Amino acid sequence: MRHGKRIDVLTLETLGWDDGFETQLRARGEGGLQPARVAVAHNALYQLSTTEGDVLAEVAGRLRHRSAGADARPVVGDWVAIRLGADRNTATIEAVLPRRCCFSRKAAGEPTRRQLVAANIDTVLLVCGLDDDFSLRRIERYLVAIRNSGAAPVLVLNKADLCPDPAAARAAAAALASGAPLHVVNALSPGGAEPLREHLPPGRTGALIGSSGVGKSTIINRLLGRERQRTGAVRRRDGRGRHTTSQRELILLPDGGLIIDTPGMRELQLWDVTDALDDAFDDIRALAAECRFRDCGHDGEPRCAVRGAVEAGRLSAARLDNYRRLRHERQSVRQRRDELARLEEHRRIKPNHRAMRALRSHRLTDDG
Ligand SMILES: Nc1nc2c(ncn2[C@@H]2O[C@H](COP(=O)(O)OP(=O)(O)OP(=O)(O)O)[C@@H](O)[C@H]2O)c(=O)[nH]1
Ligand SMILES: [Mg+2]
Ligand SMILES: [Zn+2]
Repeated sequence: MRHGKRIDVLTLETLGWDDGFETQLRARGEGGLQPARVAVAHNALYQLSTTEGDVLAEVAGRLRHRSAGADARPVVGDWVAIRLGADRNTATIEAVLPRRCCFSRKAAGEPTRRQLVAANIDTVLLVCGLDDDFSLRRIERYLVAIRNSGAAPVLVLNKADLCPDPAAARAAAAALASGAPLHVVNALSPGGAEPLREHLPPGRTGALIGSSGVGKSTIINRLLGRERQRTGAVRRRDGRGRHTTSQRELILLPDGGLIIDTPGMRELQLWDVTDALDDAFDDIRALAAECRFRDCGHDGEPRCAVRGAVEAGRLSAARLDNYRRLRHERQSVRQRRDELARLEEHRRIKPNHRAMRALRSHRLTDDG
């Protein structure tokens, strides 16, 4: 197994700290605060990594308050400013430092809330299994969310040993990766995860995401060189995983990179993805520039270059279909979010109406 220099002394830089975060911490201008990184976010309790070891922390009351907003709560990968307790094993989180890259999705079952999955990640390694569960359409969906996060995408096609034609799978995935690095691996084989190490240099943070059972935790164990993460066999019936990993966790690799293990996602619904959709479908964007109408929906309009490419066999019909579906999803999330914003605005100004009415009736009696 190839290893770089092993980490002996834990510095802030090893944990991913840099001048940018330092400036943010100083800008708070409060004394007695020190930086720590969120390794695990439980409901109300946070496990933090500091240069002096692990610390358990709670968030300060004002971060918990509703007015602080849903995104005020720390998530795995966050840098936080803490005040250490007298025992130096516990702490209070006083602030979450501004996040850089943030992988988010629409919260399941809640039409208007986004859920932050992980913060301050440099690379997202999207893991797919080359078994029954392999889906190009799912890869396209994830790639949109990754592009939206600002992190660099890396595609990992795992379980090569279970695939009759890994070369074909690689070619099909490469066609939609828009140049993102792509690895076909077998995480069970010795050294099988080594090609991924180059994406996780010291001080950099990667996150493994993907469906349950694709081998995310197995990959981490290979990179660690020990069985730290629990792994679980997939169900025979449909090849799906059993949701073995139940919490997101930031883990330091022996040669200095950081990696976040995440529980398998059942489905990934997009949250406000703006330009990321067209970035992930840059082939369609390029074709669309040749459509007759600038706002062409590629749905039967005359002189549509995108449809033309499908008819000429240069663009897959399934890819176009998926693009249109994701575009529709983006639109409906936007609509529902705007509706909620209007409702909240309404709620905010309503008491003023009431106050004005009260004022008016008051005047009447006064004047009367
Ligand atoms: N044949 C084969 N099996 C693999 C490979 N990688 C992982 N597995 C197996 O796939 C199963 C699921 O692996 P996990 O690492 O638990 O998957 P996971 O993505 O962490 O799953 P969740 O924690 O549920 O999200 C385990 O039985 C692994 O041994 C591989 O490359 N080839
Ligand atoms: Mg797992
Ligand atoms: Zn068109």
